[in-house]
Amino acid sequence: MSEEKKYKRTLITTALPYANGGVHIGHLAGVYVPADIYARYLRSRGQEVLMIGGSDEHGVPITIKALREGVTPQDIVDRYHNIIKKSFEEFGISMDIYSRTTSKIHHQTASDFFKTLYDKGEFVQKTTQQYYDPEAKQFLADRYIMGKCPHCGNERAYGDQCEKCGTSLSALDLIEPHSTISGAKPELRQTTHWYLPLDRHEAWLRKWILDEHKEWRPNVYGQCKSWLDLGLQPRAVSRDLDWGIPVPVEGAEGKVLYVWFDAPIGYISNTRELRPDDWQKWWKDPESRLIHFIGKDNIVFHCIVFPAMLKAHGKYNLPDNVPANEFLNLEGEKISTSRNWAVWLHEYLEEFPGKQDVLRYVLTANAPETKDNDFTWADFQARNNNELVAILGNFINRVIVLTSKYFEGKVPAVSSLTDIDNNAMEEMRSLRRETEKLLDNFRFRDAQREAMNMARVGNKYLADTEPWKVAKTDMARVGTILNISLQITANLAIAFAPFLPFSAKKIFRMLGINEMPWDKLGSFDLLPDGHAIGKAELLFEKIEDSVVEAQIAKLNAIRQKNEAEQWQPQPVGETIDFAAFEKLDIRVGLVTECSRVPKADKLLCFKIDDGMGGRTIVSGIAKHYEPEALVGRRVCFIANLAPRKLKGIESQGMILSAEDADGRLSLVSPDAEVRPGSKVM
Ligand code: B3M
Ligand code: ZN
Repeated sequence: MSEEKKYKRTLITTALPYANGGVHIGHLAGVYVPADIYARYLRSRGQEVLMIGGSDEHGVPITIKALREGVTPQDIVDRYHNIIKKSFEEFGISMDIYSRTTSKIHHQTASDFFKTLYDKGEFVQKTTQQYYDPEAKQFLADRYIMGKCPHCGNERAYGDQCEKCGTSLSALDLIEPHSTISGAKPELRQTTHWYLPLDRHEAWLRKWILDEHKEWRPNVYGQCKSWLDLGLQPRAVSRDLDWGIPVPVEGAEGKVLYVWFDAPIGYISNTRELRPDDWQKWWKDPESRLIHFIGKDNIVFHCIVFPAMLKAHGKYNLPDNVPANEFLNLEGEKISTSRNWAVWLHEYLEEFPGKQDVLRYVLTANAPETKDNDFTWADFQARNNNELVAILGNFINRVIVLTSKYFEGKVPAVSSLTDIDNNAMEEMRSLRRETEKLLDNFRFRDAQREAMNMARVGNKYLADTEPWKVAKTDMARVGTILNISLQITANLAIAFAPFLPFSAKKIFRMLGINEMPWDKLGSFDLLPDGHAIGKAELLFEKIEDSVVEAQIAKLNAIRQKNEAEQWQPQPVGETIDFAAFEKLDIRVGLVTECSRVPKADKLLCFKIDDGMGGRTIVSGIAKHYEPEALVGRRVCFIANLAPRKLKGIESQGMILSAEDADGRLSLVSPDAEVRPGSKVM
């Protein structure tokens, strides 16, 4: 286990986001905020750290996007690389380098890596049949083929999965397949590729992960175990595509490295770019530790495939830990770029300028470390108002204000210490140990909670000592209380620096001191007697209901737009002749009574004036209407439907209603006061 082993330095990698869109809260919560907390924490402890990031700029989705927009793939990645890079900078994600996989050094590094494995005989070559789009002149990834699902008949199933019945498919299973790129009918062609024979690596991978890394997070360990238990298969590491890194062997024209082969090598290339002279020690020296921060959909690549590549190469370290997160949902729904169901970082910053730390705080407080978690605007507001403002901001503000009021902004001396003082200091030291242990174990959510508990200690200390009352009788005692409170404030700046870097900076500035390292945490001599503190600054401010309501309204508008776009008319039914139509007797009726049917949450019972003495009809629209509101309304109903019993009531017909995209039912009514019993035709 890693804790016993002493490492000299830590190389932190962060998943390389695809440069085909911006970054949203899911990215931040899943990978970049935890990685940043960890990197800042280790640096603050005086450790040697590199934090590596960059854009993943290859792969089919980028070429498709380019094709759709009529631009080149390079145009696409240039655009998004810059947007992503800027978002990370703005949120204080302290990467030592943020580069890209279209860089020359990366092409060279990945190409050489492939060549080394190739020369060592670490690949196998295989020829298979694959779908080819004759119009777009390219082989098609399964995702870019659509057709009819052989299981449920859904006409819009993808080559890898039918989203209607959930079956996972292979493109060859689809009935009447077509290319989603050109619409053409794909044809089968032979193609040859290189495969990494993971089966050859299975034995050592089993031992390395299952026996030697039992400390990995249960979700990571569990996913690896199920992959390993299924038995590993050879995986293709090349593709027929014209966007990517050419396969550097003879006879491989038109083939590039599979994006998942080159992307993790990007971590190496970016380290080389940053540290041309000593990059090797970060990757190969046994005293260097490698940690991959990723989301759960990348586990197999970082725990199985990339380690197999590194092992096959021979000289590289393997990751010591892969603290992968689960997913963050947004207001109960899966975040989706294509459906625009996300909070985009660049939009957040426009709407909440200067509030990076609030988002960082909320995302860490809800970090999906062990299970999927949910971001809601109500929780965002509550965490801001009840924790950042009411606990952290409130304590610091009171301390600064009291210090200027009673001591003209100068740190007063301690006269003598009481039990209350000693207890508060001891609690701070014990919280430091707790926070540290959690951070060392990648438990950022709990670690941040302990840091907030330090602010709670501060508030409780002020409440218990009441310096504003003591000021009437004993200024020396007030001096002691405020000295300790100021020292707690300095401790808070140190403790929160990895989590809330912008606010920590402000707190240090308010105290008139330079940033202090982690080792000082728990000390009470951080501010010397007589030291002049700086000016009070606004740390956090209350977020009003209206602000949150506006965000929810924005999401509702997106939801409605998505529903409207996704809606498809149901296929028209079998043709009937006129005689069949004439058999259907539709009439206008006037609702005279309407009530809920007991023990049936969908049903309403109608009494209808049908111009023929009246009848009873039971209808399944209770979810959409209040019964009282329907009395006096005209509806259309089928008058000659055979009666049937629903919940013991005989229903004599059927009331007509239309179903909207979101499943809402609305009654069909004539648009004038037509006489009850009139025929509809
Ligand atoms: N670009 C996939 C993703 O963004 C991929 C990660 C690469 S890490 C080497 O989920
Ligand atoms: Zn299906």
